Amino acid sequence: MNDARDIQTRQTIVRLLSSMASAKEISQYLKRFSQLDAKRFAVVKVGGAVLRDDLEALTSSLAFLQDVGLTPIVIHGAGPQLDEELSAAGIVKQTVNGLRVTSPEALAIVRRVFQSQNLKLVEALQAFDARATSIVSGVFEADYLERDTYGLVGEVKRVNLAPIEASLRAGSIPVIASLGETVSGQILNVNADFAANELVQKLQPYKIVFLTGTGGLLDDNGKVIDSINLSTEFDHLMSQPWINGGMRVKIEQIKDLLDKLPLTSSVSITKPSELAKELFTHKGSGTLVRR
Ligand code: X2W
Repeated sequence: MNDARDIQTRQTIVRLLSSMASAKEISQYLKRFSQLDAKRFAVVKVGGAVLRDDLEALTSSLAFLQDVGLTPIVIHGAGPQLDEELSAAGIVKQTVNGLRVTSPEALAIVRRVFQSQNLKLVEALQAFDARATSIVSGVFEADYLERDTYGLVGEVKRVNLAPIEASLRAGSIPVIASLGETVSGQILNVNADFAANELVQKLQPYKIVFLTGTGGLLDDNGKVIDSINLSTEFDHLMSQPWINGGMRVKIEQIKDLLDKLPLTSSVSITKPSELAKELFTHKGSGTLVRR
């Protein structure tokens, strides 16, 4: 462990401990997580905005988990980076139902940006002395969503766990980009929340965490909502005028995901600096969504 990492790790532990009700909690959770099969511990979805704005907290939080013997499975997007690079190339943004219409010219940029964002996170983790594996292909077998509407956009048909399992066996954090490929090898752009949902359905992990810039779902005053019970609150929530487009899509996707998982499952939405708090304390952090 290098000195910078050493100091960072200690700072993380101090932050974590000081935020907790009792140190007993951390050992309880640690024990529970350590007993799980590695691929059942946690899927952590990282939005592109987090890679852009919060890379340091993200890296130290993930490296901390590895320090305590846990290996999360990370899947990331790159939405804002794609907006920027595509616009720099003169490609006008067009979305339908929140999904990016992707032309062949756009796809070339999408692939490049996904690769570079993936490597950025892997290299940041490695610079922290954490073991991480870059996975940009081979996980999501996809088919065209609706080719006439979206172009080169995929919906996931099958999830291949082999590259993830190989990474976990080596104790290395799998860092997965949400690119798909058809059986004939055509690369497709897949929305990262959709890809995360498919991965979660396949793995049924103990913890499902979405890391966002906002650190949770926000109420009409911009304050993080502690918890949502979809079975009683979904309709009411969706009828609220202050629920914006992005959040509406997110809640719908989480509902769709939870409907396919065992009743006891929940999804946590939080920010990187509060990942440890979410995992190791009863109170958790951000927004807890159940059904
Ligand atoms: C997304 C993939 C990136 C993504 C896109 O092109 O923006 C589609 O819309 P975030 O940062 O997690 O939003 N793909 C088809 O989902 O990134």
